[in-house]
Amino acid sequence: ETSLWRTRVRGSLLLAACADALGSAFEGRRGLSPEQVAAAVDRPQSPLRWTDDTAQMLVLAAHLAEHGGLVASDALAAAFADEWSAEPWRGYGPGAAQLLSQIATGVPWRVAGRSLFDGAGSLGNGAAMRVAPVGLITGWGLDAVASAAVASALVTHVHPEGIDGAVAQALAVALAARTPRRQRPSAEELIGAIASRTATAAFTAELEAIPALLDGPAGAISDRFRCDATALGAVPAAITVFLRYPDDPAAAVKEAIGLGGDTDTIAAMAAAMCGAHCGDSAVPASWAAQLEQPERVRAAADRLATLESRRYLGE
Ligand code: F2R
Ligand code: MG
Ligand code: MG
Ligand code: MG
Repeated sequence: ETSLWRTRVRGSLLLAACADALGSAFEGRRGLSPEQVAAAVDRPQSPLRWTDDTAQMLVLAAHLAEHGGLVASDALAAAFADEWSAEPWRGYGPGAAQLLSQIATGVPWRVAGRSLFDGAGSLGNGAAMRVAPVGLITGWGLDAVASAAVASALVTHVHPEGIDGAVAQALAVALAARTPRRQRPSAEELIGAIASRTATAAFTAELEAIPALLDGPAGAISDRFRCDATALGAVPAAITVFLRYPDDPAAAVKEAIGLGGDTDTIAAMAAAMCGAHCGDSAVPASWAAQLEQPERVRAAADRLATLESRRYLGE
């Protein structure tokens, strides 16, 4: 039972890291052909170097393992800022870099996060892209997952849509991990569980568009969602791709990248869901062979997977 859970946690983090790296070569591009994406993804010939998405996901995994839970805290904000300071070249967005550099120089996270985007706070997908570990704590119910996702977002993303993105992604990973391997995840259940725990009408409207996109051409997904670096534009697209290919991470990653736009992030989020559902045996061998620091990702997963279900430390 423990080792079954561990394969899911490993699968989720490893596939997210691989997909982040694979997608990063295409980030910001549009109009990609399936052939062009397949050529890069099927048999990568160079090391898969991950970006800010995975760097921050590993920070969150380590923080959860160390503390047994999480709250929006100075320690969590400092951990993200330290990671950025150590490797600022991982492809952070301008808003994130500005914020993390402020935190690194002593500006309180509550002040720094509120100052972004003329006081609106970030509605970027950065809180969602890193949140998979929150969905992978055995023994947490969906309400605990949602509260922890909110807390994890708040240190950098205070806009309600940025927070909703994290809640949605964490719940999607949690439900994927809790669905028996041979059972197809239910779109209706997943969408209902997310819609009842997110805060904005805008997010609910995007979730309600998903069922009509589950069959039919991938082009309909990028017609409906912006597939950009915002939470609203990216997270529903990732959930859609996962629900189309819950058992086939390679197909999911290719489709996610093919949408164009925020390719590393949408692919990583969809892959985190596939991995949580399928386990690490679903990681393509050609990806595992090229992944940067695979032992570090596995170790982070194993610490999370063996975390005792301690009392949730929410506010
Ligand atoms: N940002 C990128 N990639 C583009 C730059 C690559 C890099 N410079 C390089 O050279 O490689 N990738 C990463 O950022 C995304 C996650 O973003 P995060 O962490 O949420 O950052 P940010 O800046 O807060 O938000 C992202 C963009 O969303 C728009 N936005 C956010 N809040 C807004 C608001 N209130 N009003 C209007 N627009 C808002 C802005 O365009 C932000 O730049 C991931 O893709 C990750 O891979
Ligand atoms: Mg990135
Ligand atoms: Mg709601
Ligand atoms: Mg990205």
